This record gives sequence, C-alpha cells and structure tokens, in this order.
Amino acid sequence: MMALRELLAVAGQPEVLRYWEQLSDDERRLLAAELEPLEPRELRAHCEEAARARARHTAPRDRLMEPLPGEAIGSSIRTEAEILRRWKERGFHEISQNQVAVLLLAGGQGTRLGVPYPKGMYDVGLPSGKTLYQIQAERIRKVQQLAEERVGRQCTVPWYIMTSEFTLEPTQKFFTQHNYFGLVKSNVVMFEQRMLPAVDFNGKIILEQKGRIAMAPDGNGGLYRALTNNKILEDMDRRRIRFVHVYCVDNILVKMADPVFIGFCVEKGADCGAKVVEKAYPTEPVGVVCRVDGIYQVVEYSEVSQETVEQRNTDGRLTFNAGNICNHFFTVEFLKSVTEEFEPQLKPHVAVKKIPHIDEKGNIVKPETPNGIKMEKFVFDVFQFSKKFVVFEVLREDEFSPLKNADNAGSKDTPSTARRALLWQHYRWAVQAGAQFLDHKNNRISPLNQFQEAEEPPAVCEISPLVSCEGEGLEEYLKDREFHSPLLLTEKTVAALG
Ligand code: UD2
Repeated sequence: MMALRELLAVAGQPEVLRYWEQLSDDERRLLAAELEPLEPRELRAHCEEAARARARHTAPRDRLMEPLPGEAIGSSIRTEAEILRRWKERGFHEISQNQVAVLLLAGGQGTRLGVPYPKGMYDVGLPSGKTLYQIQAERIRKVQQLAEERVGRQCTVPWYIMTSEFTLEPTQKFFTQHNYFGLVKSNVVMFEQRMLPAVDFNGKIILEQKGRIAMAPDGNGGLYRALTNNKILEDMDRRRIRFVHVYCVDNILVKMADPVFIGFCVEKGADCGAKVVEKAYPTEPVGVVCRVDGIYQVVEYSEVSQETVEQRNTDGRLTFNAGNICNHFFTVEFLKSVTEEFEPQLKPHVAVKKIPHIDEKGNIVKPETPNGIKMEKFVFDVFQFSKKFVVFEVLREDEFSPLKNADNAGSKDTPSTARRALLWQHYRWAVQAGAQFLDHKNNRISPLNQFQEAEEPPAVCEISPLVSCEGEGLEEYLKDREFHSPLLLTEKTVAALG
C-alpha cells in the first residue's frame, strides 16, 4: 500500500486511490497489479504529455507531404512474370532456410467491431466456419509445406503474436482448445504489450470503476517496447530469424510470410518495407505512405485533412493513393536498432475519446462527448529510421479486405465484405483452374471475373489454405469438372478428386 501511494505521489496521481477504503481485498489487489508495472516518473510524463498534447494544436503535416515517387514503388501488378517468379523463389529460399518469421499485431480492442473477444477469433460466416486465426495458421502451414517441397526438409515459420491484457488469455485458450490449428506449439510465441492509463483533459488518470483504471494498450507501435520487455529478439536470434513479416489481425486476405514480398524486400536490400494498395476512396481509413519533409513515412488517416485526401492529379487519380495495409517487412537487424536506439524517439499519437468513468459520487457515467485522451504509438513510425525503405504495391482484391466494423447498413469493412472478398477470390481461382459451376437445375453458371465487393460471387467456393495458398495447384482437382455450389475444397475433399 505504501509503495502504491508513493508510486502515485511521484506520478502526481494520488487521487487514483480515492476510493481505496471502499474496495474489497480483491479489487485492491487488481488495482495494485495494474499500477505496479508502471515506472512512476514515466507515468507522470505520460499523463503530462497527454494533457499537453491535447492542448497543443498540432500543426498539420499536410503541406510537407509529397506523394511517393513512381520509381520508389515495387509492384506485384506491373512487374513481369519472370521477375515476380524470381522474387518469389528468393522469398521461398529465405523461408526454407528458416530465416523468416511472421508477427501478428493482435493487441487491439476491436472497439469498432464491438465483440467482447479478440478479433482473431471472429468467424465471418464462411462455409467452413473458420476464424481469422485459423485461416492465418493454415496459411503458415501451407507456406512451410511449399518451402519444404522445394528443399526436401522441414521448414518452420515461427508465429509471434503480440497481445494485450484484453486479448492474451482468450487467445491462449482458443489456440489450446484448437490444438494450435496443427502448428507446433513451441513455434507460436505469444507475448503481451503494455497498457497505459487514459487521462482526462487535465492530465488526471481516469477511473472507470472505483477500483479500476481506464487502461488501454499503448498502440501497435507498443510492439517495440514489448519486443524488449519480452526478449523476443533474443528468441528470434536463437532461431536464426533474419526477416519478419508484421501484419494486423483483421485482413482476411493477408498473405502470411508472402514469399514475393519477402523476396522483393531482400533483393532490394531493404531493412524495412510496406505493402500498399491503391486507395479505394478519399476517406478510406488507411494511412498513406508518402514522404514528409523528404522522409518516407505513413501519415495516418486520422491525422490528415479532408482537403489533402481529396487532392487529385490531372488524370483524376488521388494524389496520395498509396494506402497502407499494415503489412510490413523488417530485418531483425533493423528491429534491434529500433529497440536499442530509436524507440524512445517515437512520438505518441493522441486519440481523444469518450471514456466511461465514475463521477464524484462514484456513479458510472457514459459520456456523450469526448472526455479523455488515449496515447498510442504507431508501428509504422519507425520507417523514418530506415536506411533502405521500400514500398510494394499489391492488388486489393488479392490482398486486402479488413474487418473493422459490424454489419450495419452502409458500413464498410464488415464481416460481410470480408467474407465476400474471400469467396470471390476463391471463386476466381476455381474458374481460372477450369472449374465449371452448375446451378440447381444443372445449368452451367456463366463465369464472371468481375469482382464486386457488394455482391455475392455467382457460385460459392471456399478453398482451404491447406489445399492452395494463392490459387496454385488447383487444375489437378478442378479442370473441366462440374461442381454445384457451395463447393468446399479441403484436404479431404481434394483427396477424393485427385
Ligand atoms: C491500421 C493502420 C492503418 C491502415 C489500417 C488497415 C496503424 C497505426 N494504422 O489502422 O494505416 O493500414 O490498419 O487496416 O497501423 N493493435 C495492437 N495494439 C494496439 C492497437 C492495435 O496490436 O494497441 C493491432 C490491432 O489488433 C490490429 C492492428 O494493430 O491488428 C491495427 O489496429 P487498428 O485496427 O486499430 O488500426 P486501424 O484500422 O485504425
């Protein structure tokens, strides 16, 4: 208790204990457990900085923004097949040498989707009922298998999963319950990022209950602190990992350890890279990769003016159209330089939010206007420290369909759009591999290759990642064969077709 009082005195937050006398032993223990990991002087600086940042009118960086020069962008769309093949083989080579890991950012609260469990556990309604975690796990298994086929020995792509207080326990339970989806448990490394208190506009920590602080994870840029605190880079060193593919949990089309992207980055000698897609509309909630004052950076959608996002070139295309899809490449060397040297220089971003809190009398209030500040670091803010940064453009319909919002009328990036994006992709693969689909009267459905996110594909076809990662190897099962919708291709069903 004394230690706690002292900690809060140094932090300038003694009021946090104002209901201490009314708390049960359990509540006291929980409150102490939230506070004890925080260094008091750092906590003080965090609260003061939050209040200052709110008061400060941050100068928009818009006028310093310049679009990416064309030559700075590699592309999976506008590159000859031969070169793409070379990048892919280079990527598979690194994977087969066990030098590539994937790292999932899964510490977010998923507030917009509004489910009380981690987003990775969400089932968007595919015929297989698979969750995002399962899809990602199976894609790792397939990439490992494809690398193994190339070299004839076992290959491992370790999966690091950054969670937070909200997501660690349910994620662990879920993986155990599902037997790690067939992955080797010791190759799935979960670790936790820090939580920080939300503060009010006067820099005072907000209590959401008498014995509970309103805490939030410190943003996906909390990754770098979490790597240090959990000795993750040491783990990577032990496994001789050199390249890491970092990605966010909610993109149903994510290509795990994408060999083309890895190969491209490695061949270019990059220490840091980002995948982008052409933005779909000016206000799409994705950061834009650009140069700010000459330095490659991402300017987040929440920090750019309407005028800038709407700016167009003479050909009608958006001037800032390189949409960040939260798929990054890092060398382990670069991550070391960040954790050892640059992390403290990362500036937190301020989010002004409506944060439930208790009033003077101890009643819980759900505010209707913003009342508090959350401070978050962003994963991409380290790009500025890169010595060789590359950008890789990919096709949205192949690689990006994020799950952000619940299925309400007019919402974008919902379970329905994610489900449809995946089913469209698999339908296209099946048609390209020569499958014919029949309707209920046994008439052939004329193939449609035009992806339209708002519509269901002409036939339902879901292909397990364990059968095909990106449409490869399907002719053997599908060519010139007729199928009724829905078609579910799993390892079992293809065994019968092959
Ligand atoms: C992210 C990108 C945005 C764009 C978009 C595409 C950032 C800062 N912004 O925006 O530019 O690429 O995705 O979908 O990357 N997370 C944590 N810990 C946290 C907060 C978030 O691990 O404290 C994870 C979260 O679980 C998710 C990812 O980071 O996997 C992105 O978080 P988000 O959904 O809040 O980011 P969003 O959509 O605002």
